[in-house]
Amino acid sequence: MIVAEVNFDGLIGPTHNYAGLSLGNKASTAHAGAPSYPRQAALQGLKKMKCLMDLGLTQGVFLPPLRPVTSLLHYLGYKGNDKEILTKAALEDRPLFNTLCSASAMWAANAATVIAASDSGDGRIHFITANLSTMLHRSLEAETTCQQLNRIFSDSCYFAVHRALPYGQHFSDEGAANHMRLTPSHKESGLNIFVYGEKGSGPYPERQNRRASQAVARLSSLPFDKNYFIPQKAEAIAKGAFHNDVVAVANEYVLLAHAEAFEDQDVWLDRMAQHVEGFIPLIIDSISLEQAIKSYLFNSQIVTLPDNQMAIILPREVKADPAVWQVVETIIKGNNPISQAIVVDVHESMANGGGPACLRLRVPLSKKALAAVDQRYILNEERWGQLCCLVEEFWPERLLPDDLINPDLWKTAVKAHWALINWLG
Ligand code: SUG
Repeated sequence: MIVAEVNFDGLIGPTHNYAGLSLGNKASTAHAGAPSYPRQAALQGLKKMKCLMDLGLTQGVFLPPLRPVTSLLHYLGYKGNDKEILTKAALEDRPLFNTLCSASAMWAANAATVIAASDSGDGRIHFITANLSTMLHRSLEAETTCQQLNRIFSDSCYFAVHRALPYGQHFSDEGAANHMRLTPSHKESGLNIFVYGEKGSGPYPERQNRRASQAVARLSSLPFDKNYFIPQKAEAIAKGAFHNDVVAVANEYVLLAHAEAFEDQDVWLDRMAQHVEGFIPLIIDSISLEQAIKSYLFNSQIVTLPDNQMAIILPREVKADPAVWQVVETIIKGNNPISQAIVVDVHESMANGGGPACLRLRVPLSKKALAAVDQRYILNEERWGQLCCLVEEFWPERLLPDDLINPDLWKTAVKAHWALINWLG
């Protein structure tokens, strides 16, 4: 059986903006109020998808939900049509209004945790929709994300889509960004590593709760000996690693991580070595946590190519710091399967704290499972080109914070939304 990993990237929506909504995410805070370039942002994301397609990999896409979203306003007692309630909310409560406009669903690594068929108790691929309950703007994604996952992975012979865990601190869950899988190859069973934040250990919210990760393991009936629950280093969270994927990434038997990513890191690495055949840890201590978080070196995608070599897809920011780039060069020359480094420009997403790995949800699929996926969400050259044309036509070129409250933008967003629905067919 051949199993390949398919990346589903979130298409960046037309209201992409910098509202400074994510406490503990340094880039989000630093760029609050800056002009954003939604068209460029979406095209950058699409180019990254094309780059993976050109490497011979199957690439999927998630479509953005309509923003600004009005369901929350109805729920909160606002009365009137969409334009009326949005106008009212914009006047009365700008911070609330800004959360309604966020295009944050682009970061598909936070859409759900995905448990591979070869690991789950029933041989199906499990998707546990993330509740994203720590940040209001992100929590608004869960419902539409779950609907989209149900649409794309509707065949219950192969897939099980779970709704989000209960909201609140107890079960705060940010999905695959805090989950890694180590395995000799995508088709074999593997070790599921859940990384969580210890509550109250630092100045910023810990966005993944251990209880949530345990629930994810239970819901997909993971055998207990196939899970590690590892606390994220408090210092890393305090310095801006608001998700584990800011400081660590795994692909098959390779783990690339900063030396300060986890508590008791050496103990955990020893255990991984015992558990995973051929384990290759690439543990980096030559750059500081600050350099790691600024460059997003560890938010790279490591992908297995059709010839079984691996490539690492990095954000262009890694080139800005010679010490970070030196790490990349050493990896490429080193005794490990990563044989090429590809630098992509996802700067518009990066300025909100989202690198290449944040923009995608990884799904290991057998040929049969891939055939069971709704094919409208799998890209080919033609469909990819059509999306680029839609973005060119409907996405605003530039947005300033005050543009968010302009009804013309809401109309543009609705037009873009319908264009995508037509594209789906
Ligand atoms: O949740 N930024 C996102 C970035 C998510 C990155 N994802 C992963 N690491 N997997 C977040 O903090 C900023 C939005 C704003 O400030 O306008 C934001 O939501």
